[in-house]
Order: sequence, then structure tokens, then C-alpha cells
Amino acid sequence: MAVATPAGRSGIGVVRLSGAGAETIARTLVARDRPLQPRHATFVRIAACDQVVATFFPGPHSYTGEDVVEISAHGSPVILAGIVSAAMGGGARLAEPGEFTLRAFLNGRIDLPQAEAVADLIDAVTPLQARAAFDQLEGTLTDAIAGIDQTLFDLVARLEASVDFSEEGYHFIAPQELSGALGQLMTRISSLVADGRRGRLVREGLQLAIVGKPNVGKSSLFNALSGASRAIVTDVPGTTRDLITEVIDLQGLRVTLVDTAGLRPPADIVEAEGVARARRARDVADLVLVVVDGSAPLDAEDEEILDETVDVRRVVVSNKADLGDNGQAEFLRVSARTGDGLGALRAELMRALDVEARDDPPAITNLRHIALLERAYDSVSRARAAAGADGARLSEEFVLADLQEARAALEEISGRRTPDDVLAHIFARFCIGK
Ligand SMILES: Nc1nc2c(ncn2[C@@H]2O[C@H](COP(=O)(O)OP(=O)(O)OP(=O)(O)O)[C@@H](O)[C@H]2O)c(=O)[nH]1
Ligand SMILES: [Mg+2]
Repeated sequence: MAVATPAGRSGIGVVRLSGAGAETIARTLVARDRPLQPRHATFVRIAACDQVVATFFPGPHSYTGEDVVEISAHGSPVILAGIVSAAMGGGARLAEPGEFTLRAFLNGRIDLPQAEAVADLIDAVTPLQARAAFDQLEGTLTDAIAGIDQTLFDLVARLEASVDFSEEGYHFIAPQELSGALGQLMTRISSLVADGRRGRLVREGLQLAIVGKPNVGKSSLFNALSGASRAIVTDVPGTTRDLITEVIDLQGLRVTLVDTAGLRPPADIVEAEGVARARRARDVADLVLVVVDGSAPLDAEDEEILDETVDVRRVVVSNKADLGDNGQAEFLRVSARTGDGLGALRAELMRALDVEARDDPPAITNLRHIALLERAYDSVSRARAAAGADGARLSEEFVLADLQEARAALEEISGRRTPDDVLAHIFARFCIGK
């Protein structure tokens, strides 16, 4: 049992009970003799606490596959805590993070990619992230993998038969057919993996650090890109002293913008710490936006920052383009003040990240899945090399071993053969109540 809605005050708060005793415990809470009718929202009173709506979802047609009761109360932490402690008095225990979804997985309601999709859906910041997670929850990846596994299974069965009957000289699959089928499998797997880089960027998001010397307009650009005036902007050089972050949606990508202190020899220890943090943010960022003042000539400080970032993925902008042009033609000209050039800047950021701005959700977004699919690909490709070799019987056994490995990798994706520590790691990411 757990509170399934976020901590804090809200219109409604939901307590979810799952397991064989869920309905009985719920009934004692609401002092009701008659059973709760399945899938009916029932208006009931919880003694001296609240009026609630209780809904009973009998297993196996519930979120977890077990009996589930959801109690929707007024969203006050006091009331929800009262319901939780009353339920504990009735014999319920608090759920672990992700335990409801773990049970759904263990009860075969969903497979592992679908469970992972639930967490991704909850974490989604951009609509594209949400759609990619939703597709995965709907089973698109599950189906694609099942399709590949079905082909593998079929090949394995025929090869095994060939090995069993090899004395008699039977072959249930001709060498050419085998190597053709393996080639097709490789194409299917690699086209799935191909979308993986964009998919990972969509799912995981990335960090974009804005750096430059003081007063060039980093915070102004940060505010303009995030559409909020989060960072303080003044004409005093050294205004920003700490890292400020804001998550934005950059053409479907979840981008954490990081505004940093201007890089210069620091005047005091606070600024020194700010500059150190700015350097660290720059070093870990996926992309660096270097800002120079486009209305003044580059000086030694600008040159130093440009030198320091020459080897990283970066975009350089000349800000304050509205104040005049100092002829830095190689840099993109923008104005945080007027908004000129911001559209081009967004496009340039996408180009620097080397991801296509596309609306369709990527089929595969999760590094775990990508890595396992790559493993499956390697196994199939080894199988194909073995199938190409002469010496029928021996090569069939090699091919079989490789195909079994490929199947094992796919089963690890789906969760049928996933090590316990990996499972624990996956479900630890969830919030309590999901
Ligand atoms: N005209 C004009 N002024 C700008 C533009 N962008 C920023 N400014 C001004 O430049 C000054 C410095 O802007 P900030 O955004 O605080 O600069 P910063 O790089 O964050 O400065 P530090 O935090 O001190 O490193 C402010 O007075 C801004 O109003 C611009 O595009 N055009
Ligand atoms: Mg600033």
C-alpha cells in the first residue's frame, strides 16, 4: 500500500492497496459490510477522516495483476497519512518504490520494457519524450523484439533438427537460406539500433552550458532560451556567481540549460567558487554555448575561452547584435535583447548535437536495450560468419550456439532472463506509489 499521488496538497490524493487482502482491508477502513463492487466508483466514508471514492479492481485485470483498491480522498497529507496508518492497522504494509509496477511485471501483466516505459512516461518533460515512452508502454518495442525472436526461434528449431538427423544426412535448412535469413535479421536489428542515438538523447536529455567572460549576456540568453527570467541580469560584470539551471524543450529534446559565472580572474572567494563551478559545468556539458560580445572586438579573455573550448562540441554566438557589428563573421549573431537570431541559434544547437529534429518518437531510447540489441547483432553476425564456413555439421553447431546467445540477449531485454541486480536497479528508479 502507498500514496500514489505526489506529496503535498492537491485536489485529490490516492492511496493504492494491492494484494490478496486489499478489498478486505479497504472494507474495514470504510466500515462497510457489503463487498465493493468491481470497477465501480463507490462513495464511502472513512471514519472521522474523510469522504472518499473507493474503486476495487479484482485481479488479474488490475494494474498489478492482483486485487487492487484505489481510495481517492481529498488531497491533504494529513488525511492521506491517516488512511495509510489505518490501513497499516488493518494489516497492510508500505510499498517499496516501484513495487506496484514490479508486481505487474512479476505477474506477467507487462514485460520489462513496458515497466521501464512507465517510469519514463512519469519522468517525461517534453511531448516527444512522453510519446516515445507511451509507444514503448503500448508494446511497440516488445513486438519488434518478439518478431526478431520468433525468427531466431524458428532457425534454431530447424538447425537443431538438422544436427539431430545429421547422421541420416537430413538438412532442414539449406546453407544459402540460412545465411540469407541471418542477413535479414541483422538488417532488422541494426535498423532498430540505428535510431538509438537520437532515442537516447530524447530519453535522457542533455546538458547545455552557457559560458563566456562577464557581462556578454549569458544570463540574458539563458532567460531568452528558457522563456523565463530566472537569472539575474545587470550591467555589473560578475553578476552571476552560481550555476543556474532550467529544463527546456529544444525541438523535443529535454535540455538542461546551465547558466554560469563569467570566466575571469575572480575578485573574491565567492566568485572564485563560481568560476570553478562554471569550468566544471563546461567540462561535463554535452554541448557548450560560448557567448562573446558581438558589439566589441574580441579580447584576450574571449580568446582564452575560445581556445579552451576548441575541442568540445560547441556553438559560438556574438550576442548584442542589436548594438552593432564588430565583424566576427564566423559566429552566429544573436540578440538576447530583441530575440533576433534565437530561432537560428536553436537550429544551430540541434545541428551541433547532430540529431535530426523529427517529430516521430524514436523506437528505441534506452541504453540498456541498445546495448543488448548490439550484443544480439554481434551474435547473429558471428552466426552468419559460421554459416558461411564449409563443413556442414560443425558449422551448424557453432551457428546454434551463436543464435542461442542472441536469444539470451533478447530475453534479457524483455525481462525473461534478466539478472536480479539489473531488475533491482531498474525498479529503484521509480517513485513510491507506482
Ligand atoms: N543591447 C543589448 N544588451 C544586452 C543583450 N544581452 C544582454 N545585454 C545587457 O548586457 C548586460 C549583461 O547581461 P547579463 O545577461 O547579465 O550578462 P552575463 O554574461 O550573464 O554577465 P555575468 O553574469 O556578469 O557574467 C545587461 O545590462 C544586459 O541587459 C543584448 O542582446 N543586447
Ligand atoms: Mg550572468
